[in-house]
Amino acid sequence: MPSRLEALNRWVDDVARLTQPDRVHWCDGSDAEANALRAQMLANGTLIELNQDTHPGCTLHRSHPSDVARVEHLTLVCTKHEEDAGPNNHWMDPAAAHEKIDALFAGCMKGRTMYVIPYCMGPIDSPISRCGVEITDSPYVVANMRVMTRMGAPALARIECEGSEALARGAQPAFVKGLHSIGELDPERRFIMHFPEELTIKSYGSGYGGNALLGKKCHALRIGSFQAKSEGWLAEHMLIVGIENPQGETHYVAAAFPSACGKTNLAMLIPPEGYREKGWKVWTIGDDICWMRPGADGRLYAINPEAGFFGVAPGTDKSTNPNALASIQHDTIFTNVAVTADNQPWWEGLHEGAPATDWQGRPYDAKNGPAAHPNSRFTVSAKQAPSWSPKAEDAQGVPISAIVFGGRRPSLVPLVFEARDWAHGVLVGAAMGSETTAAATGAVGVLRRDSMAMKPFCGYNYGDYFAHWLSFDKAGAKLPKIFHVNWFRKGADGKFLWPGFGDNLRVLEWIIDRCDGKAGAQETPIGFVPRESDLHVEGLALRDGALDELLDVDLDGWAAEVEDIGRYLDSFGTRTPERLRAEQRRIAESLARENEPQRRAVAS
Ligand code: OXD
Ligand code: MN
Repeated sequence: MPSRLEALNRWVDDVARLTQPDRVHWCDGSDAEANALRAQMLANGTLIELNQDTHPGCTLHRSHPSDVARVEHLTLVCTKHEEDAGPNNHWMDPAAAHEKIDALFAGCMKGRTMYVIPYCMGPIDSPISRCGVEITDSPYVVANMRVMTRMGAPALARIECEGSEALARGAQPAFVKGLHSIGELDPERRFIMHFPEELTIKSYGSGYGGNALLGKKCHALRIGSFQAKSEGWLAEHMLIVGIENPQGETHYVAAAFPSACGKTNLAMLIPPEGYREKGWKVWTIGDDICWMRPGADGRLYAINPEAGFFGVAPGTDKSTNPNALASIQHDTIFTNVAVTADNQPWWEGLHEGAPATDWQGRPYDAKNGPAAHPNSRFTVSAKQAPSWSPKAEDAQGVPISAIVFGGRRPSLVPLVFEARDWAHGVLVGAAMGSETTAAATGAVGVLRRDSMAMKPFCGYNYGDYFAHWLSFDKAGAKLPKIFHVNWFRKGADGKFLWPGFGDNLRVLEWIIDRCDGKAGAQETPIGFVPRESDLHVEGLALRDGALDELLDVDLDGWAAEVEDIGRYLDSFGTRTPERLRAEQRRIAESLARENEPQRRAVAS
């Protein structure tokens, strides 16, 4: 089924000549195609059928044990000039990179089918959406792309239409080209390469979501952020959630947290009982990626470019995320979870059932570690979430009232604070830090700076990215307010001080009320922090003094933090905008001024 777009056919032919598949299959996204692929994968063991009485339509995929997470050290951004990729990315010269990876692709699809997947990131009729084509030799990738993107005939029609319009203007068709092969699943022969200036992705040697479902991190974030910079919008690692108050008004909040820090939980939050009774509702637009652009009224409008959730399974339970648990009872692809004796999916944190077989297919034995891999996942259509918002299909997107940044910060960082203006908010996002998680290979629990939660995903120099964020602050803009939250603060006993999950709505309520000018706060050098009386915590069983600790601003601790932020900004050299440095100096000076009387008192 060749396309009407010559440039697309030519690329598919070139790839087939390089990779030498036995067959080429153009994916139309139909049910018949999905059923045939599923039958084939069940027959050859790529998928295992789960208990169809309890989990109709659910399957399990067990990946190669060395292919379970994103591989940041093998993920490259290949721009003509190394400075344009920046110190936040691993870089390779584009010509050298193509040569290296094409050598791996040569002949790699012999004996395999090459699937051509046209896809659209975002609602098919949205001007904010962007299209791509992924070529892969993995039917598991096709099945996941079908859930995670709008894939098949409608996407191909949009690509063809936009391509012909571009040609008529004398320009080149601008769909993203993604080439993927699982290769030999050999970690020594694995690369995830991005060529943002060519709108091209080449990924070899991994079948894992973030490395292989090229619409997700590779397109929607790395290539997307690069496109966004040149076209005046933002591609961000953010959930989008709608909070409806008892008056029936819905505010949309976009929130950036690093991988596996609770974005899915916040996007699907269930209000605490008292809030439910009063009529509060939470609507899910997206749980991982947000594309935002200014609308005609100056506000930022956001879409979720994805159509599904690729969520972390461990920890998902009735008590933590009942909406996610309800979503994955049917028609879900599980990857690397354990199974119970009666073939139901199981993971650590799921209170029902017990593991009989671990994620590698071995009889479960606690000596081998967790039953489910800590980064085991579910792939499910967003529409299956009870909290799914029909506004997720809105071509114009939803207006964003607040942007929230957050990370795992066991100490120092208060439960919530508000930046005093956009530039301060950009600094707050740039300074974000978090403990690393199992979503990427490497040590877990190490504190690292992760600006806007985009460290693994920003497709260009962070210094330029900060400047791009600052550029939205212009005449006529009605920008969202910016906040920082920390659900992960621990007390001296090492236990979390804040209950999190549904109770996070209490913090979102303060955030929304701040946007509407309805909630109080005290001004501190780091921003506006609620007083205890500004938060609604009635009926919440917090330990004695916990709220005081959660809202405390430790001036000495912050002085050291802000100094470190200064060093971090310096690491991007002259690309760091002066406006951001000035903001860092302003806060450092304000902290020094506040600290001065205390120092004098101690000295006398
Ligand atoms: C993800 C990630 O899979 O951030 O969303 O790693
Ligand atoms: Mn993510």
